[in-house]
Amino acid sequence: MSEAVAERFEELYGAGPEGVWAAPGRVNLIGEHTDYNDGFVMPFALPHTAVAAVSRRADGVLRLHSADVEGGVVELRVDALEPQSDKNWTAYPSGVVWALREAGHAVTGADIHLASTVPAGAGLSSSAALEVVVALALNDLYELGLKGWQLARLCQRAENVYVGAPVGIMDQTASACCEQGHALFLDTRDLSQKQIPFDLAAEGMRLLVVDTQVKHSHSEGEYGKRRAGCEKGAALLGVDALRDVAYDELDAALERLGDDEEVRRLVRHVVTEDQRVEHVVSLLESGETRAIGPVLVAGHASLRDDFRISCPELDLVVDTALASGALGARMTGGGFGGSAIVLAEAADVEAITKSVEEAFAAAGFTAPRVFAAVPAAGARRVK
Ligand code: GAF
Repeated sequence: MSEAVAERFEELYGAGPEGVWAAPGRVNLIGEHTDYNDGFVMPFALPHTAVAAVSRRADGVLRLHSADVEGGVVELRVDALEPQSDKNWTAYPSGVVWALREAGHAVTGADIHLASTVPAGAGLSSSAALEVVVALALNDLYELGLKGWQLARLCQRAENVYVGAPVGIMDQTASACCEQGHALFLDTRDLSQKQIPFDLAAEGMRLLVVDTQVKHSHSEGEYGKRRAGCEKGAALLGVDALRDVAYDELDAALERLGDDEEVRRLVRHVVTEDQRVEHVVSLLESGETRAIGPVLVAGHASLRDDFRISCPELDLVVDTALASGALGARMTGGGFGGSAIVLAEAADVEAITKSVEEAFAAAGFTAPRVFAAVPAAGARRVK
């Protein structure tokens, strides 16, 4: 893919690129809606990547082109980039240029051609992959010396302020920092990280990603409402973030929240979800991989019943997969559509996939896309 992207760059801009970079999408194994509560998450990188061919420019011009979007080259001036002025795909790469410049980095322009294999709107972080690949390319070309977690913070700022989506830090950090064969145990408070070996094939298992094809968007309001509800919960409890409510103090905290049922549900999800992440880490570290299945299922129930961000298609994947012998299943990502994950014995994959496809057909839903995910590498230079 990097050759084709470099060739297209040359056709578009008249000379070959200075380099080509790739940044992956992600699935989250466990730890949902905890990242903006300073909590724990555990994503791993997909083999699907956003690829960028990039050259520097010294004249303040930013030229952007995507193989995945109709239309020609978009030309902008780096000193005229304004938060929330752009509602198109170009807001992701130009937002990164804006964030780098706002942080004082002398990025004087670029020619960029992008192509991505990360499915868009599927809850697999296609936007974060676009941001991170551009950030890494500019970091290398302009010799900024920023580390992966610093690039992730800048990309999150681009998405929060420039694009206007109030997302947490998980997706950008996953894309920038994941390692092949590992899940990333990330503390979103200080971005400390631990790479946890996650090789299901060696243990006769698979992790399926089921893209329900129900499109979601984080800027559409429900995500922001959940985030605001969590912040209200933290304020009512007098803590900086819900991360500071210990699991064994949850009942007392819920009591203190009185009859604000909505905030109580949000708080209960976040506090129990942080505990589930730590539980999954300890099970994986002690070699009890199959035992994570019920923890994933409990995570789904919490997102469905307490956080209320599932949808009939995601619930159908989970229920059907479990009824067909899956070890565990849950929705993954921001919710309201997107993808679910299914942990299964390798021998059961075919039957589970068939059951899910049949259940979708019977319910009159669009056919899902199913693939097995193996933890891949994080963002890197490929040419
Ligand atoms: C989306 C967001 F971008 C992440 O920051 C995270 O909050 C996730 O939803 C839910 O865990 O992917």
